[in-house]
Amino acid sequence: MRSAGAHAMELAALRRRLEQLSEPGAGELPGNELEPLDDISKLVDLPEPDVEEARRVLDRTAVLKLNGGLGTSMGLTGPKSLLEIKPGKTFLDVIAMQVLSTREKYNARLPLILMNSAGTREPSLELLKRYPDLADEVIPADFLQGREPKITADGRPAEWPANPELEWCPPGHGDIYIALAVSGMLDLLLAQGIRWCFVSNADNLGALPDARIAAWLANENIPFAMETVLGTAADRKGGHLAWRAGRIVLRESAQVPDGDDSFGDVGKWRFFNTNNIWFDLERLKSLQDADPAAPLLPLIVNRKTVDPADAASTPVIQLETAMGAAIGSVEGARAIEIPRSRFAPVKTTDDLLVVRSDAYVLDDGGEMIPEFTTTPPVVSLSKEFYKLLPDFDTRIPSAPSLKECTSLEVDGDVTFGKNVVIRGDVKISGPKAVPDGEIL
Ligand code: UPG
Repeated sequence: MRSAGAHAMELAALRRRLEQLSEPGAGELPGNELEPLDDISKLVDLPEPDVEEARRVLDRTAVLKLNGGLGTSMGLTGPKSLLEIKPGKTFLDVIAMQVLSTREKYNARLPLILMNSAGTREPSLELLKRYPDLADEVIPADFLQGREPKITADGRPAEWPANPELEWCPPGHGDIYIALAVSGMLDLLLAQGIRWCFVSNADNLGALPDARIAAWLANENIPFAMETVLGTAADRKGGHLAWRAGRIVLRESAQVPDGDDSFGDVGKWRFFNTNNIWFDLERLKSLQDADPAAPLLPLIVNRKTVDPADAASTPVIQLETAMGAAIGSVEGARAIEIPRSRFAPVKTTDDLLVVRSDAYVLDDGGEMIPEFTTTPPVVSLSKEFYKLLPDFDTRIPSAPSLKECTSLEVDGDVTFGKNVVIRGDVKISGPKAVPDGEIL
């Protein structure tokens, strides 16, 4: 269902990125050009809408999940969202449970839509067949994000005859605005009376549709809102908000110039992007009517080799953008501070061990209920555990109890037996086999 003018929109966006690449300091946001933000609105201060108001606004909201990523950093070949996080339950199962239970609670239509890439589409849609009630009668369960050529040092599309597929890359999740339009999904949603969407990373199981935020957008006519948390030292991969020359910017870790160590100053850059983003689809449509490549997003330059598995292959750059960066170009965009419970990203096997353990219990509505007392346990596993298969899964076939653990550091060749309990701060060095039932 590609819309008329689809190619023109994709080309306009690519042309814009190529122009940005030729500007001095392309893709960089140095710390000395940025200023911190003052306080922002807080979710705890927003009023709870009454049931009818909540139903009305959620009935016109779609839940979108960014699902284009493969779990390559964890050694997987398939979609990261098909990783098991509790016995028999993958990220996508939990997302389906969350949407079904929110629909039931508010009696709202609330379609679930995935933004897939070619590699994630088929297995993800297959898994969703487990939930026949989830499918909307009219709105498809997904749309595809675009792709663009990898670029060589002399600015040409990379050639890799050995595997031409590797000549292409995804343009980052900032592609969502263009992909919604060119797939025809944007027009379809608007025609179906869906006015807002709530987008989040498929790996963040804290991102439940929240009626207070939906009603806030509707009542204050907010075109775009980003949910942020107060950053901690653990928030290394991602982006924070700042001011730059009178405009708000999202600075991604990939935009920090070499030798600039300002990114990790969480006392200064307090607001960390959760990538839980809400926007008004009508406003997006009118921005794109005026400029097909809208909203304007700063460039991210990702340096890799054409074959990521072969460090000796041709060096390339991948031109990317981040969805949340639209906060800097959409007039009237807002940021809101939310509690940590809405942000539980799983970026590494460290994070995976925490969600697999009893530190979180999965309830029937797909909510991950924290069982720890104050803060989640901080897990740090050495390189023997980075890849899920076979390393992590053979070493930790069943997650230890972590609900009373503050920090766990595991270094070297360690394997865990069943029903191991970790309490407080624990460090384990290998070689070691922790026996069944051990309390540490
Ligand atoms: N994704 C796509 N298509 C792409 C790239 C990514 O669908 O081309 C998906 C991916 O599957 C995942 C999500 O987007 O679900 C986020 O990607 P990921 O690489 O895990 O996160 P980052 O891009 O590193 O960081 C994002 C935001 C950052 C924020 C962080 C919170 O850009 O600002 O702090 O998410 O986890």
